Amino acid sequence: MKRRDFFKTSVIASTALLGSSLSASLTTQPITGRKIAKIAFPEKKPMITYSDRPPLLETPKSVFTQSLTPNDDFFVRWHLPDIPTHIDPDAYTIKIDGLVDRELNISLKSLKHDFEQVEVTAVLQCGGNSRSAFHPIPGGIQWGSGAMGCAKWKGVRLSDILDRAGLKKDAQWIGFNGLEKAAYYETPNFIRELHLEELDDHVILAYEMNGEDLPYLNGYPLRLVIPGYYSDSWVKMMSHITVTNKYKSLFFMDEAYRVPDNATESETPEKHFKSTKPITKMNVKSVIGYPENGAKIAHNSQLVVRGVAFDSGLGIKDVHISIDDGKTWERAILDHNAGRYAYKAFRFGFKPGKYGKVNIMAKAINRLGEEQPLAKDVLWNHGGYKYNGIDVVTVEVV
Ligand SMILES: Nc1nc2c(c(=O)[nH]1)N[C@H]1C(S)=C(S)[C@@H](COP(=O)(O)O)O[C@H]1N2
Ligand SMILES: [Mo]
Repeated sequence: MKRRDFFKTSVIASTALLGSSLSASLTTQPITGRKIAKIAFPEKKPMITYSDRPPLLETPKSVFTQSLTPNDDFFVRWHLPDIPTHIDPDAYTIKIDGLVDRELNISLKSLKHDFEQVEVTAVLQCGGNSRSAFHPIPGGIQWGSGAMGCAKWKGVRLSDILDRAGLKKDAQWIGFNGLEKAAYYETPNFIRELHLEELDDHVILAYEMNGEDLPYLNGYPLRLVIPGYYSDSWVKMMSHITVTNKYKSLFFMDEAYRVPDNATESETPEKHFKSTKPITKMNVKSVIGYPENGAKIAHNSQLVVRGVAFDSGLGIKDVHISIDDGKTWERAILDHNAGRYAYKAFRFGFKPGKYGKVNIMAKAINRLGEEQPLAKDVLWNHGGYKYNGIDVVTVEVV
């Protein structure tokens, strides 16, 4: 394995980006029509770039016609700017301590050889994905719909590691710590805590993504994968697991990635709901990857609308498409090959017979009958989390 020197290449990218339109892209924008940066980060294609320190990169919508998101197209989100500049895989260990019978320091090599290797295809989506589609737009990164992706993850079961360490009777909370540091010492590390009951056999420590080492920016050499959950708990560059019996107050879990703790998880801009709860399982959602908003389509030509749909793993039952502003809906063809946590790619062919603007809408429905609301019916929360309004793409038939 080669040592990974990240900033050697990225310094060039960073300084060049600083002079570009970065600050402009941080201001409010509509959900579509975002510009792709001219300069790419290492291991990434040029992407929609909100910040270079920490790197905040969004996947262009056109990628969401494929059921797996290529690593170099995969979105990137870091909270803290001080990401290690290089990682030596031969020296990397993950430490497990706290309420365990045996403290462990597991090397990457041992992780790959001494534990059963498992694979899961799962969607990774930031809870703030599509935030810019809320009205009014909440503060935070103004993501379009590209703060998500789907990959095949390979690694070892978290439960196998905890078994090896042996949990003490009163063990309850597992804290996961990322390796990067804040620029100011008052800001805590990126730590997440999850209750033991939330951690089933599907949770893995992954070192591979789509058959390759994790890209540096997606958490090389090791990250947590919690299928069905929003990705704020998918800790990257994970170096330390601590088992405790008491929930500690930690910034990221206590301040961010929370929604109102009421039945509809909503509130109004005028009156925020008092108590909040962490976001956990993803709601049902779909995104149209093709055609692009504003595309010109030849009259009576064959148009195949393509996109992806997913939920928390209950399973997508149908994706319905409307080309008459929601008056009638027709079933798209679904690709059911991938597992329950994966994107279901969908496609729907038709010949546009009417000239002028046509709105194409996609609505996913899961096995419980839960479906996406119309954009105008999406309930609001001040963090701008869990947006899942029906996607609309407007094309011009010429
Ligand atoms: N160490 C670390 N892990 C982290 C974060 C972080 O800032 N640091 N951000 C989380 C959030 S909020 C998201 S959306 C995902 C983003 O994963 P990605 O960069 O691989 O797309 O990582 C999660 N894991
Ligand atoms: Mo996130």
